Formats: sequence, structure tokens, C-alpha cells
Amino acid sequence: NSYRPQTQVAGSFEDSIVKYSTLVGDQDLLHKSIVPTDHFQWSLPRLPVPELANTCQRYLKSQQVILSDQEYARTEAAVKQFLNADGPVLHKELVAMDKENKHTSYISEPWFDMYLADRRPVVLNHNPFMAFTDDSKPEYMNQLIRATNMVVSSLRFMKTYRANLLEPDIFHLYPDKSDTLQFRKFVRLLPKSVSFYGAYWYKAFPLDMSQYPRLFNSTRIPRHDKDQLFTDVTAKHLLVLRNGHFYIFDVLDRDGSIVAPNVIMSHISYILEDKRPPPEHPIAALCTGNRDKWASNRIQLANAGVMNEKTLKLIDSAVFALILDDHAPTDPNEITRTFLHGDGVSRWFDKSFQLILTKDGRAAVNFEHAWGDGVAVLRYFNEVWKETTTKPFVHLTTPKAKVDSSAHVQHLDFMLDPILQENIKTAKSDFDRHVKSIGLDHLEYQTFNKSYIKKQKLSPDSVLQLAIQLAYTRQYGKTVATYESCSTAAFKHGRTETIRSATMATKTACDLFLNPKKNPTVADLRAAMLECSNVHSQLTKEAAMGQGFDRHLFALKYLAQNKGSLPDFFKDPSYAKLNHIILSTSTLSSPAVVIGGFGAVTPDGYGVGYSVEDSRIGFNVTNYPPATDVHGFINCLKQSLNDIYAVFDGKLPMK
Ligand code: BUJ
Repeated sequence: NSYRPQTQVAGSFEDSIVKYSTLVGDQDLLHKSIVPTDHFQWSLPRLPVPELANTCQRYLKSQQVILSDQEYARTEAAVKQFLNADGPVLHKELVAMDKENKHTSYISEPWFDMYLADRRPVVLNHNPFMAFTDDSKPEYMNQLIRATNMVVSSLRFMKTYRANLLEPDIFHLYPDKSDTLQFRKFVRLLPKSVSFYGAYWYKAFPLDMSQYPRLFNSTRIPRHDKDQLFTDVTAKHLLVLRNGHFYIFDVLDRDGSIVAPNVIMSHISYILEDKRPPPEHPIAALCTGNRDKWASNRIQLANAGVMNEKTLKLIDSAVFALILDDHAPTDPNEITRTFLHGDGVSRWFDKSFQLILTKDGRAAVNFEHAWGDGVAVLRYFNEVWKETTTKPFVHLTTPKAKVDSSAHVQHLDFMLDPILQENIKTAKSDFDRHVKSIGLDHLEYQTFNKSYIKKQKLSPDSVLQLAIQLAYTRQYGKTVATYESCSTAAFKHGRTETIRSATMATKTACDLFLNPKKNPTVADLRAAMLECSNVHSQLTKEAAMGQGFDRHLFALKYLAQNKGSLPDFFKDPSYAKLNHIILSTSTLSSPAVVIGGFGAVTPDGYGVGYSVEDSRIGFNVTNYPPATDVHGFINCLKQSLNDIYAVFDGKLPMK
């Protein structure tokens, strides 16, 4: 299957579904969906390749917001030239290639490559994190209890998926109508070749689930020039990291059934009680750095001892990585540091995901981004949170199993040569420098909330995006390239599209709010905000429908590069400017997520994670000082939210 470039798979994904579904017992299942997990996968619509003229028009519209009149005129000319020459040729080729590859999307391969060919460290540059909301019952916040319950629920999620019994992902536009038993009973009867259309009739949109097979038993392997994704669905062990040490133990028995929760608990407890000092040469540091260096070190490691290669394979194939930290941060900024990068010795950032638990039972998922996006990870995350907070398997009163954990838990050791020892030292100091360079701060805001914004008849996301624009303009007096991530999972092998949320509407609104020469009335400001909301909602709709411009241009550029000649259009400084993302933003709103975040994507930019809920509005922002000032930005955000609230409240904001 060409949509899985650079991938090694031991045991095929499809096999795994068939093999396990006949064997799985009810006790290992999260639930039993009456609609098979893969029911819609075969009839999902294909991600459209936008019309080239539309792409160019959208591109220019976004450029207009950040360019001077002179720059814009040059860019307009570059677009015209592109449309008259190279553009249509490349576009035609892309459309033809897309037609020949109906099993996938036009963006799938270029997007995998974008991640896998990037030589920069995955830490801070790619891996995001999401932290779980605390369990409201303090006795379940115990590190051992929560880790065990989360491991058990993760395995149940995995087994349910592999049994084809996990509820398919569906975006319900009218949940009252379609998130119902009647809907499920109807769509399950439809043949797989048309099932999507049946759901569509209810305005329910099934989502692509092609990323799920890589959630478990998967890792990214460093290779020179371009990394590989690796999956081995036959492996039965969990990887545990603590205090720089690696351990594994089986969490599935010989039949593939989940090992008894109290046995898993005993093994975790055995690891938590291990008193050995941290290793002198923590090999985990190797995977935190430059990918080519890591690729060389991995080869060196495989050659340094007969068992090393095998041990690496045990890490690669493990169901996932459980991280047990010995400290207990309480400040949100410290929590972010713990889950975003940690200490670099008890992390394995290449695993598809790491489940991290602090000493006091706070938990988070940090995930590698090449294999998949937020939608798949969030689904897993929500299910684990729901089950562990409502139906935990072990409790403070659960007796430990009568099992000799020392016979089941294997401590992983590596043979190291002096070169590796030195390289590990270098990798660790590089890591320390790298993570020291990131700055961060957060804001929790409670003056108004999501329902309040809805009552104002505005889109909550557009209001938060306006707050971000207002904050940056207040801080630096200009409008810059802005990226908001939008899922295109409604399409087969869709990934993401960019919402360019800096618009002429937000620019105008910022000017009205902030320019001392303007004297708007409350009604003027309201009207400006409404316009921002309308424009933003339209852009969001277009992006979700695959009608942005970023991925199309990205794919055309990828095609041109592979042919060895890049049209001038892509060399235009304005193209670089729009793709030098200063405000990289992403939002998640789920009761299961208390905080999340990711690194700024440019040295002079901000990485803005935010959520808008009824309980609060929250921002978690990163940067690389001194180019920008994250604390100043957080202050500006607060002022912007206050200004917006003033208008909602019928008052003029203070200038
Ligand atoms: O766009 C893409 O293709 C993928 C993006 C890349 N990028 C992060 C650079 C935009 N990836 C994602 O969007 C996934 C991000 C997942 C983490 C999102 C964090 C959201 C945080 C919400 C909570 C904030 C509340 C703080 C309260 C103190």
C-alpha cells in the first residue's frame, strides 16, 4: 500500500483485526459497537485537490493581511506568472497522480515525508502533549493505581479496536438525530461500499481511522535522511521507563488476553520500588537530538553488543511506553515542562505515544506526530479517561497479586563502547540546552466562557483567534503569519489543513480596538467582531472540507522538488514569509484534557495551545526567548479578553 511510505510492518494491520476478533473475550473490551469500526473506512470520500485558481485566490487573500502594498504587488505578479506557466502543469500532474492512487489522499505521502525527513529533534519541534484532567476521587490519583488503571484501559482500547468493535469515529452535526441507536441500527445494514452516504444523509460524518493501527506497538526509527515508521502487532510487552532505566513485561498472555490488572499492578509496583541509582550513561538521551546523529548512534549501538539490536527491537515493538516520574510538579508551567520534554533520560520520544505519570498521579500523553494527528490520539485519550474515572480496575484496597515480579519484569541493558558513552553525554547536554531555550507561560481566564460567547451569536473559536490577533498586535504592532490546525479526517487518509486565521477582518478589528486614532462605538466593535466570526467560520468550513490552500501548494512544491526544479513562485520571499509561522495555534476542548501544549515552530514565534469551555478559557503558550516575550504575550492576551468582554458587556474597552 503506497500510503504507508517508509514503513516496516511485522504482521499486517488487517491480519491483526481478523486474528484477534475471534479470540477476544468480553472482559477485554471497552464496549462492543454494533457498527464495525471499519464500517465506513471503505466508502470515505476522497480529499479533494482544490482548483488551482481557488488556491491562488485564497493564497493572495492571506498574503494581503501580512504584506505591505509593495510586497503584495510583487506577490500578485508571482502568482500570475505561476498561473500562466508552471502552476497548471504541476497541478495537472498532481490530479493525475491522485486519480491513480484512489486508496489514499494526495497529501498523505508528502505529509509523512515532511515529518520523517525533518532532521531536527522531535522533542519541542514536533511532539505535543495533552494532560488528563485529575480524577476527582483522590484515592485514584495514586501513581501506582492510576498507572495500572490507565494501562489496563489502554489495552482494552487496543483490543476493542483490533476486534473491530470500537465505535467508529463520527462527527455528528446533529447528535440528537444521529448519535442514537436507531442511526446505528440503520447504518450497520448498509454495505461498506456505500455506508458513508447513509451516515451523510443524517448529517453525521464518519472520520478516517487509517491512523489507528499505528497507535500501538509502533515507533519512529531514525534513519539517515529520512526516518521510518515501524509497527509489530505481535508484541505483547509494555515498555516502562523510570529513573533512566528501561523495563519490559508482558501485558498480554499467550492467547493475547490482557494480563490480570492486579498482576500488572504488581509489576509496576516492583519497578517503582527499584532502588538502583540512575544509569551513568542514559541511552534515552540519544533519541532526543538531531535525527541523523541519532541514526548513526543507533547503528553504533547495534554494533556495540550482540544483544543491543534485539533490545532496541523490544523498545520499538512494545505496545507503548509508560513513564513513571519520581517528582510531582504542581505549577502549570512546570507541569508543561514535565510532559512536553521532561528530563530526557526517562523518555522515549520516538514511541507512537508515551503515557507519563508523575509521583502524585498526574498523567499525560506525549505523542510522536509523524504517524498521526490529534483526532486519533484524542479519541484514545478520552476513552482512557472516561473508563479510568468511572470504572477503574484496581483500587487502593486491591491486594497485590501473588506473583514473583522479578521473574516477569526484565530490566533492559545495553552494551556501550566509549564512543557511545561520549555521544550519550553530548546528547544529554544538547538536550539540556535545547529544552532550556524554550520559554512558556499559561493563562486561565474565567470572566466569560463558551456558552456566553454562543449567546452573543459568535463562534467561540473565532473569538479566541481574535484574542490571539489582538494580543500579538498589542505586543508588536503588526499582523503576522498565523496557523490554526484543522483536521481533514472527514476524508480518506486526510491529515490536517491550515486555517489562516489572520484575516483582513481581524486586522480591521485590531485596528479599531487598538489604534488610538480610531474612536469606534461599541456597535462598531461588535460589528467588527461579527465580521471576524463570519470570515473565520467560513475559512474553518473550507479547511475542514479540504478547501484551504496550504496543503495544495505544499503538495505542488513537493512534486516539483521531486522532479528537481522548483518554480520561482516557491522562491518568492513572500511565500517564505507566509510559511514562517509566527503564531502557531491549535485548540482542543474536552473535559478529559486539563492542559496541553507544543513548541513554537519558529525561533521568533509562539506555540499557542488553547481551549474554550464552559469551565474556563485557557491558553498555554511557548516561545524561544529572547526573540519574543511569552509573559508579555500572556498579559496582552488577558487584556484582549477583557477588551472583548467589555464590548460584550456593552462598554468601550480602555485604550
Ligand atoms: O497542524 C498539524 O498538522 C498538526 C499540529 C501541529 N502544530 C501543533 C504545530 C499546530 N498538531 C496539533 O495541532 C496537535 C496538538 C495537540 C495539543 C494541543 C494542545 C491544546 C491545549 C489545550 C489546553 C490549554 C489550556 C491551558 C490552561 C492553563
